[in-house]
Amino acid sequence: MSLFGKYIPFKVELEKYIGHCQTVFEQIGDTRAVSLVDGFIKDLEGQRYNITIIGSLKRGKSTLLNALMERRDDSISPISSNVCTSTIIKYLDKALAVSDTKKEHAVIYFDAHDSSISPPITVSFQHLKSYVTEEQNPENRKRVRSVEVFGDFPDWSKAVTIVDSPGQNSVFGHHDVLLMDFLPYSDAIIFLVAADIPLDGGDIALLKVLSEDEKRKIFFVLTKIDNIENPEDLDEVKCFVTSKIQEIGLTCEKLYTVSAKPVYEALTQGISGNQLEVIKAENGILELEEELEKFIILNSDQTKILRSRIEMLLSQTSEACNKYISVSNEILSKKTYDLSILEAEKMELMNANDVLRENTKKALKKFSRAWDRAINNFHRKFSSKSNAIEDKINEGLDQGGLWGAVFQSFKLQKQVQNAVSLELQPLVIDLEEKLEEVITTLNNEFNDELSLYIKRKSGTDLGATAGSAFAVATMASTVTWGISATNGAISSATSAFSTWQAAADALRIAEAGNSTAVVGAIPKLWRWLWGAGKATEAITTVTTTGAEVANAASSAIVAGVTAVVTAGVSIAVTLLAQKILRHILVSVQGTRVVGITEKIMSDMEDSLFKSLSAYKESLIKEYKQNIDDILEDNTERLAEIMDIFENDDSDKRQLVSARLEEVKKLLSEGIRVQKQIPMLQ
Ligand SMILES: Nc1nc2c(ncn2[C@@H]2O[C@H](COP(=O)(O)OP(=O)(O)OP(=O)(O)O)[C@@H](O)[C@H]2O)c(=O)[nH]1
Ligand SMILES: [Mg+2]
Repeated sequence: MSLFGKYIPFKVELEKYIGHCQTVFEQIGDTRAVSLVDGFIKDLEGQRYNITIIGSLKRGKSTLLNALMERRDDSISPISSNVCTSTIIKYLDKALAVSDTKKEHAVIYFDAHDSSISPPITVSFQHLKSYVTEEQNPENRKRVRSVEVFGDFPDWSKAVTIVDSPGQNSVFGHHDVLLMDFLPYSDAIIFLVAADIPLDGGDIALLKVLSEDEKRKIFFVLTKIDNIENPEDLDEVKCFVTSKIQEIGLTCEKLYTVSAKPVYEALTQGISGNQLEVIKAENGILELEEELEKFIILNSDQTKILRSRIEMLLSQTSEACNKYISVSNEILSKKTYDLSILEAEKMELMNANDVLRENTKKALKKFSRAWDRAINNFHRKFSSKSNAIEDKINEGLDQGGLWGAVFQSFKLQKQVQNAVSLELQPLVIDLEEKLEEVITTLNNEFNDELSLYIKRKSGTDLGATAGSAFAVATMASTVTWGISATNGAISSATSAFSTWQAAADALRIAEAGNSTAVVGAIPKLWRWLWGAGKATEAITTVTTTGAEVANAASSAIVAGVTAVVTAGVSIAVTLLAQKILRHILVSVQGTRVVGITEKIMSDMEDSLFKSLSAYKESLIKEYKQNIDDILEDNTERLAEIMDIFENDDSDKRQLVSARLEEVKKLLSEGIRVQKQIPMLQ
């Protein structure tokens, strides 16, 4: 594993997570979270660890750097047996370069010269040596302050800047100044001592100028140990170096021993992978890398900042995610509609009212005409019967004479009644049947026409069936009651009323058993229509309760018609007989009845027609009222559907649920990142 082999994968994952956060928050439009993430990205970009390699001249700093950076040549950090590196060189991943170029390059920064400012220049690796080596830039005549090298370096260079420094000695004083400016920014300092030149005065002088803080970050590394053949000699050197360090008051818990040259040489020969790892391990490089990573991660202030930033990001991310989840769930839990079904209903309803109005007009006109025809027909026949009635009465009178008849008034009364009944009864029955037929035709016509606009929920919709049957029964009962009462036919009215009561009871039971059906989308419309003409159909489709109600409703209509005719005609007929009789008895004008029946019948007819006409008007009014209700229901329902279309948010819902998935994924990613934080503790 290379340098920062544990931290780098964590950082890569963290960066991926942050990128995902940014996308998700932008999508869900959480601007607060977006700016939080943006800030974090900047922090993380600025979050870099620095490792600086220092030491006296020719201790092998550049060789170690090339080994750590796994370089195959020394173009970026020249190695030489002569005094070599002449300036501070930082190595960074080329992705971090400010300039647009994506190629490997180096940026040379200069010191101000003769109070003029020299801007930095960009050079290729090939020309780097002419700025960074003592050989080509003796005594730093080019006044290079520092160099930044951007290249294809190992992954860890994205998070760690490694710095090569010029060897320190009193001869090249300018080196010291450069280094001292840079050291405070280092998270770890590798102090290189060469095994063949144990700590000398120059090394000690360098150590002494370091600040206390810098001293705490030192890794003492003894290099070039391949030069020492005898292991005992190595121990001796180590002891010597350690004691020297302690002598000047520094602690040296561990003195790392490495040989950088064999590793670098292996690299120049193209060795890589496991073979390289073995060579690195044999030469102490691997241990140094691991320890450096551990030390830096644990001791750097930047780690503490990083940790607290990650924790803040995670907690705010989960807060933003949870907020979105709860808002989304609220949106998604709202009722949904099948828009294609609603669209069909909308189209039907848009037409329905016009057609309904037109058909109502036609049906009622037809009904009115048929009714009047039945009445006129009755009238014609009824008027023509007066002579026949009188003839029959006179026959009786001829036989017994008036006074005889008076003495046998009971007989006379019977005679008159028989005459009236015989002549009028067929007419009465006929009228009754005709009117019943007219009403049934109207019912059927309405039902057939209007069923087009009825949305039936199902064949077992008991509540709706019962409801409609009940409405019809109520109507028939009300009308019947009114007409019958006028004519004194209390019993007919009572029977219609009890029919109505039966329907009401049945409705209550049905409603209790199926209350949801009653509160259907347009129950009023269904109630009235379905029951009106479909009583028989209902019997076959609904269960016992529904069937009972439907039966009751049919009976109520028939009862209504019968009541009118029976009450209006039959009772009138009885009264007619009584009036004729009374006239005979009171007038005492002769023994024959002539011309009086016609007058009495005409009076009775007037009264009967008044009642029938009232009944007809009530029926028309009742139907119109029901149609108006339906029209109103249709309009309301249409408005409701339009409203649903207007507020349709199915696209939004789709988007919300897709984003919800992303947010949930982000939350689980966050949990994974969180689990890795202990690595930073
Ligand atoms: N045997 C051996 N030689 C080494 C090792 N490391 C470096 N050298 C040699 O030491 C000499 C100096 O190496 P550099 O890496 O240039 O040393 P430096 O500290 O960067 O030198 P300056 O930049 O001039 O301070 C070179 O001849 C290297 O080959 C090592 O581990 N073993
Ligand atoms: Mg060097």
